[in-house]
Amino acid sequence: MNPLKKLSLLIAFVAFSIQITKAQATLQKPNIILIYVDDLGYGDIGVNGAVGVKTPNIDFLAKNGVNFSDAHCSASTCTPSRYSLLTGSHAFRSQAAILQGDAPLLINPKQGSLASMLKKAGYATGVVGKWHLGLGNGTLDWNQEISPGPREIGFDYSFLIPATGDRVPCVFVENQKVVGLDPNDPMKVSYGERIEGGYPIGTENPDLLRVDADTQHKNAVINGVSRIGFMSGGKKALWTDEDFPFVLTQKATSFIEKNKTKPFFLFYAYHDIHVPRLPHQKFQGKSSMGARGDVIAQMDWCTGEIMKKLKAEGLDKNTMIIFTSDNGPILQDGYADKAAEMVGNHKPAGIYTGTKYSIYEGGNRVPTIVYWNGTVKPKKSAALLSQIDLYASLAAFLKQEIPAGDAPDSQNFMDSWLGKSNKGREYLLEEGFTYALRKGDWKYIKPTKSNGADWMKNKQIDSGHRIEKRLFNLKTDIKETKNLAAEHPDILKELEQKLNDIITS
Ligand code: NG6
Ligand code: CA
Repeated sequence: MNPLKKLSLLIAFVAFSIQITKAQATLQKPNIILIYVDDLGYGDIGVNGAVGVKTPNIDFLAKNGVNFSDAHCSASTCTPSRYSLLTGSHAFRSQAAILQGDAPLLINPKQGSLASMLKKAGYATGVVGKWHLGLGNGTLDWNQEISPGPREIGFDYSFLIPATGDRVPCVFVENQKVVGLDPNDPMKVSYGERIEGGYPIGTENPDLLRVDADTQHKNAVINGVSRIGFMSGGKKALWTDEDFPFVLTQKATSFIEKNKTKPFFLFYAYHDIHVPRLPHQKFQGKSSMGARGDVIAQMDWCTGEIMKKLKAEGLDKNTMIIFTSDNGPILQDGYADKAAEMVGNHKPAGIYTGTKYSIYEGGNRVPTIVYWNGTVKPKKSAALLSQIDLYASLAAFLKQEIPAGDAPDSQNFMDSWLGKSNKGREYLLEEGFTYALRKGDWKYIKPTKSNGADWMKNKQIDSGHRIEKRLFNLKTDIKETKNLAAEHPDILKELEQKLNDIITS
């Protein structure tokens, strides 16, 4: 072989090896997209039995990935679940409860987070969508840069609905600044005193309302919808609820595009299907269930757009998608949007008892799918898993050490998330204004001082609170109706003791 040919062969070989090493390096660190739906119940997606709405994009993920039937968010409301997901720590440890829109940041920047762990592992990190974990340090001025926020807990990029769609402020916050705020029209937010010169109040202006609401949701009227809390100013920055799917998905796909050459972590937290449910015209009438079904169709579309973007950028095979929800479903949650009247035969929580706010399975057993084209094999898994474990699982997968004290409740189940094992947790704690502990098919619910708060009873929500100790066997009694506490004192004692150990540790 002449030397020139030899040299060119050598160059080709080196180039090829570099490519392989590069491919291996990227394979070891797949992009991670965590799609977090709000208030989506176990039965709200096609593969899990939805009849009132079609979810073709989510069904695709489930049929071509691992679809879990016994995976849980850590609590039956939003802030506690998000706290646990991002910190690997039970919500009770920081008394995490549903936050108002002006609450300070709940996660201590000194404590590690899923985002900071992934950042250390070399990921570009971004969060788009509903935050609801508080912002600032207690003296929040929305007209200035907001700190601490997502950046301080490890997100390089953020585009947020600060709290919920039904809470003020009704503005987006990008990289810790209110988007489109006119300095000549400063904004103010209050959850106590009404603000003079602020937006009109729902209770006094029923003619301004497109949808009726309960009294808690009848403060500031913005876009014809009354919200929790008072607000003034920031008129140019106000969002249009109907545009959420487009605005948020555009931010999410542009994050993907900007970071396509490095491993990235995108936490895409939908506003859907939380109240107020205001589907864009494009999705109105897409389900047989009115607004609640239409926003399910809407968020399925968003999921499809993310998939499309990954394919278009050639990232499909190197991206792990985790799809799940922050708590169980609820029909009536403050607005007269006919969700209950139009639900028909559709079962939002599937076969499970309970709703958002409840300690029953329906409150925290949520749709959970892991899709990774080419790596994860399609399967159904009954492993008992919690979102709280994603932190330690991903850390182990990426060979990241978790500093002492961080993610204290998170356990590594990466093989189970990837469908390679069916092993689940020995014990799984459920939070929902009281506690429950699962062990296999057994479930113990800690007694409470009363049989539930009046505000929930008034809404016909059964929170699952009872003054007696209860023990259920989900194998024979999936609906949690037959208390076996008296028949199985040993199991009762074991679970009671273990639960107490966890909540006092
Ligand atoms: C409750 C609201 C409810 C919803 C929830 C938060 C009332 C009566 N109810 O306090 O409408 O906003 O908070 O939902 O105000 S979550 O999914 O973010 O936890
Ligand atoms: Ca929620």
